[in-house]
Amino acid sequence: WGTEGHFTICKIAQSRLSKAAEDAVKQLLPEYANNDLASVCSWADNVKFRYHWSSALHFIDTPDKLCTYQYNRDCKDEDGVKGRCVAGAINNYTTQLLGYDGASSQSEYNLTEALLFLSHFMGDIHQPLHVGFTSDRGGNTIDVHWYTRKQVLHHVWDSNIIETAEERFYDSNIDGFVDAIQQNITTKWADIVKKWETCSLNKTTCPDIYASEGIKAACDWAYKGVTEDSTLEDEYFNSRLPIVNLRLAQGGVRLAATLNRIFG
Ligand code: DCM
Ligand code: DCM
Ligand code: DCM
Ligand code: ZN
Ligand code: ZN
Repeated sequence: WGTEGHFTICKIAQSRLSKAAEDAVKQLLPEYANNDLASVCSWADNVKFRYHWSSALHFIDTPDKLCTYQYNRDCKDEDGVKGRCVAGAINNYTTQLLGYDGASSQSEYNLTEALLFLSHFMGDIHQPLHVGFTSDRGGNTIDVHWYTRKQVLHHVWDSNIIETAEERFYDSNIDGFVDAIQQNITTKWADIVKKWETCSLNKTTCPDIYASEGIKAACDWAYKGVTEDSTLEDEYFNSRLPIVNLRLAQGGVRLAATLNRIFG
C-alpha cells in the first residue's frame, strides 16, 4: 500500500488495542510519533534504501497463474533464501516483540523497529498484489491506464483506488475514509470480525492465512479482466473498491489482534 493505505490500517488497529497493548505501543513508539502509530506506519518504506536487506520483506512472489500460496514453496527472496518474504517477516517481528518485558527491559533487538516493521508488513500482506505472480512482480510490469493516466497495475492497488475513493466520497479527507471503514467493522462486518481475529492452533499471528486470501483476491479481482494497456475506470473502480475496503479492515483488525496477543 501507499501511505494512505498504511495510515488507514494503523489507525484502525490502534483504536482496537487492549490496555496492555496500548501501553506497550506507547512505550515502543519513537518520540516523534506522538503516540500515533499511523504516523509511522510507512516508516518501513522510508528505510528500504538504508536497510537494503528489508526490501524483499514487503511482498511474496507466487507461481504464475496458480493462484495459491504455500510458505515452504513461496516464502523466499530472489536468491532463494527461505523465510525472506512478508509472511516470514511478520513471524520474525512477532517473535521479537514477544520478548518485550516492560518499559525498562533490555532486548537484543530494537523493539521500536520491530513494532514499526510488524505494523507495516501486516498492512502489505493484505494488499492482494503484494502476494501476486512472480513474472509480473505483483503487477509492477503490467502497464494500464487509470482513467486517463498511465500507471502500473500494482500502483492502482497500492494507491489509486484509495485516492479516488477519498476524493470522490470523502472530500479528499483520509479521516472520513477511515471512519467509514470503522463504521462497517461495527455493522456490516460485526459478525465476521471474530473470525478475522482468530488464529489457528493458538498461534500469535497467522500470515499464511492472510497471504492465501491475498493471492485469491489478486486472481479474482486485481488481475481479472486486465491485460497490457487496459484502461481501468468506473467499472473497475466500483467493483474493486469493496475489496480494498475489506482488505484494509482485515489488516487493521488483525494488526490489533496480533498486538493484543503479543502484549496480553
Ligand atoms: N512458518 C510458518 N508457516 C509454515 C512454516 C513456517 O508460518 N508453513 C513459520 C514458523 C517460524 C518461521 O516461519 O516462525 C520460520 O520457520 P522455518 O525456520 O521453518 O522456515
Ligand atoms: N528512529 C528511531 N527508531 C525507529 C525509527 C526511527 O529512533 N524505529 C529515528 C531515526 C531518525 C528519526 O527517528 O533519527 C527519523 O527516522 P526516519 O527517517 O527513518 O523516519
Ligand atoms: N513489489 C511486489 N512484488 C514484487 C516486487 C515489488 O509486491 N515482486 C512491491 C514493492 C513495492 C512496489 O511493488 O510496494 C514497487 O516495488 P519496486 O520499488 O521494487 O519496483
Ligand atoms: Zn506495493
Ligand atoms: Zn511496504
